[in-house]
Amino acid sequence: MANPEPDPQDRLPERLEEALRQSASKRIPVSQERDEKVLLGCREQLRGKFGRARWQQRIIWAAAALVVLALFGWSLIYRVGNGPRDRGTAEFAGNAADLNGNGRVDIFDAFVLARGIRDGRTGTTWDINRDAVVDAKDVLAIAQLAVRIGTQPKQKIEGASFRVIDIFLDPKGKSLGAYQLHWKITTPNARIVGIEGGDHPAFRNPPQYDPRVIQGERVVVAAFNAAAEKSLPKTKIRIGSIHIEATPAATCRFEIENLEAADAQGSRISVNAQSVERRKR
Ligand SMILES: [Ca+2]
Ligand SMILES: [Ca+2]
Repeated sequence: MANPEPDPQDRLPERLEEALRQSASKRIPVSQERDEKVLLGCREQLRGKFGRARWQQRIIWAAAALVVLALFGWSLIYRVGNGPRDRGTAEFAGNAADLNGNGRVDIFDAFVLARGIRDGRTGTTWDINRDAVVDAKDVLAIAQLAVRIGTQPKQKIEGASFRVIDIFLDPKGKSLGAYQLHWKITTPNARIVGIEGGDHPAFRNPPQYDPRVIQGERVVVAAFNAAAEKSLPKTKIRIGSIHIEATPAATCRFEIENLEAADAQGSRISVNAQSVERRKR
């Protein structure tokens, strides 16, 4: 639709129209004093508005800092109160590992703990490595203490050959649940270079021993199995073998001492032991 021309009756007088047109384009002088008053008024109004916002922001930051400080303080208290647990490393509890209270730590203490875990019977004092849980790591910690031994590595044997010595145990009809023995070479010119597990499934893994015995002449070997009695050996078995190096012509002799064994219930049993050099095939 076309825009109709304004009615001449509705138009402003020509002089007034011209005066208004000129006033719109003309610069109106304002004194500097009035200008500053307007600016000052604006500043005060803005300061009131944004000043409150800044204070609110400061309060929020202060509260956040207090929360962070509280968390930091709590973590310090927690660490001090829980000690070794936070370090996550094994820290042994000394005599706490003597679970059966016979005055020494041996494989039978580890056997007690393994059977306790198996049967759901554990106490907080059995947390040997102090990581707040009683589990297989504590069993292992005791087993490692049981076979710890001080030994000096022997000199390298020139022209040595490798030999294998099998260790046999016979529980004479009783179940074999655990054993511990000291084994040593009684002749010169031979040293231990490795240890392996046995034939029976219950003792197929290498026994516990102190790795520092390698290149020495004596070792404590020990093992247990907390399986049901029917899974344990009752006749003569090879429970492990010791690899040695020796001069080819040497006649090597070995000894087993401090032999102890227990049945599936942990009761001590009498066993026969033998060290036999394996013939080369
Ligand atoms: Ca003990
Ligand atoms: Ca533990």
